[in-house]
Amino acid sequence: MRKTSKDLREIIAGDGLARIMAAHNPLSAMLVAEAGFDGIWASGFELSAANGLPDVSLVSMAEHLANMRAMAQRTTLPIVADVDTGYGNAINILHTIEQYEDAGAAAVVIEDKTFPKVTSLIAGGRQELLPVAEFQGKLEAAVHARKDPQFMIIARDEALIAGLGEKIALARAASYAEAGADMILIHSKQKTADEIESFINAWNGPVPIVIVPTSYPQMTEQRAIALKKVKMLIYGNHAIRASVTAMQKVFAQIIADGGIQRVDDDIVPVSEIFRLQKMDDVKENEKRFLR
Ligand code: SPV
Ligand code: MG
Repeated sequence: MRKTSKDLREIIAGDGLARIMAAHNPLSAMLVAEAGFDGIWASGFELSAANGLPDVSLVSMAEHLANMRAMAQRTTLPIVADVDTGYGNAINILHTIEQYEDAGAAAVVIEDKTFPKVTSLIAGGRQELLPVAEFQGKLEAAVHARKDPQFMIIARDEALIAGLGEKIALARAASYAEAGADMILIHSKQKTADEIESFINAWNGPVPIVIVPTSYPQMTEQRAIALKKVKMLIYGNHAIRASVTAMQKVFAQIIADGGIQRVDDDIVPVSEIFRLQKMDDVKENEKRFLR
């Protein structure tokens, strides 16, 4: 049985912190599950990068959804789907939520940027936010569209990313909670945790907080828990970065050596890929069914 939004809600309702790791395809999602994380982040950044594209709303909803559905078919962890700006206005959101819930997501994160969005962590990025009322309409549409009341609608507040300051970030977060968001994702690209900690300490709204500490890695799980209000921590791009590191290293070694004679110690054996592919099951099934 797939873990559903209920599992995420259980972690969030208690003292726990849901640790969500990025994935960009079913295999990386399977590795997230095996490693022991609580959920999978169906990251737009990772899928864009995996397609060799910048994260600026080039990957379509159909592509992201198909990838998420494929991940859901190969794992049982809850999936937190990064739907960027929701692929349109409040009307489009009605369809987006129907599709993602149906495909097996446990939660969606919708960000308050204009379409097409620009990736958040890029220095000097063009960050334009929707008027608050318009984004509230999108959130209300999302809440209206979900069939399962446990399915989580997470509002992503990009005011700090857009350089608008804490006061505006807090006001936006309060408006999003009022519109029915189950959690607020507050993002920061500062190199220290000061900006995010200040926001969290000042937040006295009714819903918990989600953070993505990519640019301030000093924010450990322990430190996030100590802040009391953070209930979900997303490791936003560590699957794709780990893949790139590994491939760059191994490919360079092969080019340098003029062969594969020295790389076996740095990569898993083929048998490990067979294990992940469940070749034992194939063999069993051959015995059973092939005549
Ligand atoms: C993603 O992983 O797609 C995110 C997180 O949205 S970030 O890239 O930091 O904006
Ligand atoms: Mg994203």
